[in-house]
Amino acid sequence: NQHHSLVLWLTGLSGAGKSTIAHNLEEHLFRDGYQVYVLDGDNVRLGLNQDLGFSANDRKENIRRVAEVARLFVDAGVIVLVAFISPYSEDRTLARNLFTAGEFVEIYVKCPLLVCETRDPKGLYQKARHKELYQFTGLDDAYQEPEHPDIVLETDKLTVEECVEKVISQINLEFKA
Ligand code: GGZ
Repeated sequence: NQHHSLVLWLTGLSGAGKSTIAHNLEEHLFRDGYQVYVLDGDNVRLGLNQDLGFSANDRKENIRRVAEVARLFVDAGVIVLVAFISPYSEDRTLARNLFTAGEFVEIYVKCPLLVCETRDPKGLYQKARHKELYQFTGLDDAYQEPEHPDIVLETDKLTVEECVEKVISQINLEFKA
C-alpha cells in the first residue's frame, strides 16, 4: 500500500473538460494526501513543447514528450494527471507502453462535438469554422476515439464532481489490488 504513483491519462476533444476534471482530481487527491501533478497544454506547450504546433507530426511529438515526462513523474512517486487531446490511437498506445499495466489508466473524457463547439470557452471552434485556425481537432483533424478506455466520463451527462467521484472510486479499486 505504498506505491501509489500512476498516470491518469485524460483524452478527449477541446472543450470536453479534460483540464477542469484534472485540476479537480488534483485537489481531491492532494487533500487525501497524495503527491499529484497536472500536465496540460498550459504548462507543457508553453515551455518544454513551445517548438511544437498542431500538425500530425507535432502532435505526435507533443504526446511522446508528455508521456516521457509522465514516466519521470511516476518514477518519482507522483500521481500524474495528463490532460491533452491526444487524438491519435497510435500515440496513446506508445504512451501506454512506457508503463506497466496497473500504472496507466486511460480516461476518455467523452463529449459530443456539438456540445464542445457550443461551450467553445476560448472561441477556437468559431475561429476554426471561419478558417482562421486550421487542423482543428474534430473539425478538420481527426479525433480517434479510444476503443478500450479504462474509464469513460460523459461530461454532457455528469457534473465535474460526479466525474471526479467516478475516477476516485475506480482507482481506489486498483490501489487495493
Ligand atoms: C486542437 C488546438 C488547436 C488545434 C490550438 N486543434 O481547448 P484548449 O485549446 O485549451 O485545448 C486545445 C489545445 C490542444 O492542445 P493539445 O496539446 O492537448 O493537443 S494534442 O494532444 O493534439 O497535441 C485548444 C488549443 O490547444 N488548440 N490549436 N488545431 N486544439
